[in-house]
Amino acid sequence: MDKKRVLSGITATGKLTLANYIGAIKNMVKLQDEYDSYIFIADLHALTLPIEPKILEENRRNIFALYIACGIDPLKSTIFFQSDVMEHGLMNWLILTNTTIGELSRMTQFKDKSSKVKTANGMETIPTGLLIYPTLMVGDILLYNPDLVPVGIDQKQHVELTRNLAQRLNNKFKLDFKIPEPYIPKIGAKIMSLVEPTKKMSKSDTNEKASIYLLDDPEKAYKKIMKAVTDSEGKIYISDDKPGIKNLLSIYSSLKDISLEETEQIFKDKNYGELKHEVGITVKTFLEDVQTKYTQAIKTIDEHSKNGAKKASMIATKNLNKLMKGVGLKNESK
Ligand code: AQP
Repeated sequence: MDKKRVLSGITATGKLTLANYIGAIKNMVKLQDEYDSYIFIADLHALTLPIEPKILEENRRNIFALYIACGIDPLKSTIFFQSDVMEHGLMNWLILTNTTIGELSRMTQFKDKSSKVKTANGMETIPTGLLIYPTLMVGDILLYNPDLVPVGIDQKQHVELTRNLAQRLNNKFKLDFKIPEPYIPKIGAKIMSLVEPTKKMSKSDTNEKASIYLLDDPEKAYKKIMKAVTDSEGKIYISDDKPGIKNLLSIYSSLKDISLEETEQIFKDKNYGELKHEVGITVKTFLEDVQTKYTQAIKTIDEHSKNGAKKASMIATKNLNKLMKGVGLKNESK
């Protein structure tokens, strides 16, 4: 029997954070042994909001190398740049023409991000890409027809949209796209900002102190954890009313691969300073290891990305053709 397939990607909008690792990459690494695994750098998605070409170039290469440094093995997983596989653009159009403005404008991420760029001119200033970002993502997924899509909780709604679209296309055009499942980590599905723990940690956050970047100087990362905002109660236990403490416990338990409850037991009689020190050291050690591997990985990108694109294109072409034929864009003889 064929292996089940897993597909996941990260947008090249900035420097990868520890949240991207805990929320998404860690599961990609875990699943690659068992699944036929496709992992990409969403560089077309990075054009959704204005970005300097030089920065985009740097981001996409960094992410490729960081995937490998974090444990994604190019011999087990197909790693590729989205823009190397031309089918993504055409697939997006086919998906776009099967959605409505209503369903896209209801997406939480569209509402959040568009509200940040909205000015007195209202709709005039919202980049179109923000609205159609989800259709590109639906296309990214359906092109590979995966069973599972590892994501953090913030992307769950887009995977739900993908499930609806797969169902819609299957019914409308008598196709057989799989209805993919989101795969969300039990711990760390939403890692929070270190300065505002009610807000998620995000690579595009303009406050550098809010996030741990995977390429941060490890000593600097330790200091960021030591300064993380907590609360004034002084007791360590898991509660949604203590987002700063819960966040530190989640980071520790994810990096140590133990349950949140075990982590709570370890720290229940300690003070906040001791907790921060232990989490800080754990993060520092993790970053040192990743960065050592990164130095090697960055030299191998050209070779791996060429191979990855070739392999990804074969699957993408097959699934794109299936949809093209379904909508009436292919002659039987082709
Ligand atoms: N705070 C988070 N906690 C857990 N998982 C997270 N992810 C992102 N933030 C957290 C997961 O990492 C992957 C990154 O996907 P993306 O770059 O395509 O989009 P994103 O969700 O918008 O990520 P960022 O870091 O917040 O980027 P920007 O700042 O560009 O918007 C996804 O699986 C996501 O769930």
